[in-house]
Amino acid sequence: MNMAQKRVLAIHDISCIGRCSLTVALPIISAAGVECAVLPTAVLSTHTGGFTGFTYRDLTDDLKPIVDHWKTLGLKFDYIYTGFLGSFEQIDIVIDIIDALRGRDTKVVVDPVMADNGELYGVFPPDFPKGMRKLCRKADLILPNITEASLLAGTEYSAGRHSVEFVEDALERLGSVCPGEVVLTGVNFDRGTIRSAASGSGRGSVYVAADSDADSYLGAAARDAKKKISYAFHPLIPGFYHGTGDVFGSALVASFANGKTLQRATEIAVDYTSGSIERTREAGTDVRFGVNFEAGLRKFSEDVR
Ligand code: PXL
Repeated sequence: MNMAQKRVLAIHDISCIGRCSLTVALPIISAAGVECAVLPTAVLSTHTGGFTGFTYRDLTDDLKPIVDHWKTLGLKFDYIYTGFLGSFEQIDIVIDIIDALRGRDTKVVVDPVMADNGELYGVFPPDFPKGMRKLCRKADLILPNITEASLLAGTEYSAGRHSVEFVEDALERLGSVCPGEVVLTGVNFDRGTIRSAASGSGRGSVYVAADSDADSYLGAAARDAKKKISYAFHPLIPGFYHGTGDVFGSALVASFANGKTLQRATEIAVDYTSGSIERTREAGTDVRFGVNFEAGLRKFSEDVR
């Protein structure tokens, strides 16, 4: 393990209830032995998925003064990890913040949180994807889901069973959205497609968490700086589990900060996220309240070192 402790700056909202954004980024990144500083973009009583009547305190006006203070402290950030932004205006502000805080070795990871299940989140205006494209251009790594990929790169949206061609075309097009690396989440392959991805182009590797003879698999496709593609999957667990993108992104950033390759970081993040979903499915809790990532933190903290 590297003895110099890494520092991540996580720029997301605080949803007080619902286990997403900063309430998962902080514990997951900390459990990896990595310092997690935060810049909250908004404070909500709950996240916006499936709840009505939530409070929403937009912190747009606070971002710059917070960063101006930090500038007097000579801080260095190894990673800047952005997620849910509180307003359209914040896109340009976060771009300026990245420019102000980025050092020579700082890596910028942008999760373009704005859409899921084929739809832009209702709290964002229709031109939000255009702004998000600008932010992605600043990134060393972006983490879109399939819906966000379609909004960023103009690919068609498909809920699933995806083909290898569909996914690799999306990764290629996302290469023009972000000059760095890409991890596409929400990829859904059947058994045969997994086999052809493993043997087909010969460019990538395919990892499947948990032995299974399932027919359907969910996971992520990563394209590294050398354009090498790798896949990580787990047997599909039906249903929509809230906050899993943030659990995945936080685990990936934490793994990355601990020196893992993009491929290995993606595998660790898929293992950890799928375990969290599996525990939640077994417990039968209301999926709006997020997944039980807490019970997997001890194992994650070992896997990630
Ligand atoms: O998990 C993404 C997310 C983060 N923050 C807020 C959200 C969502 C998704 O709906 O509403 C406030």
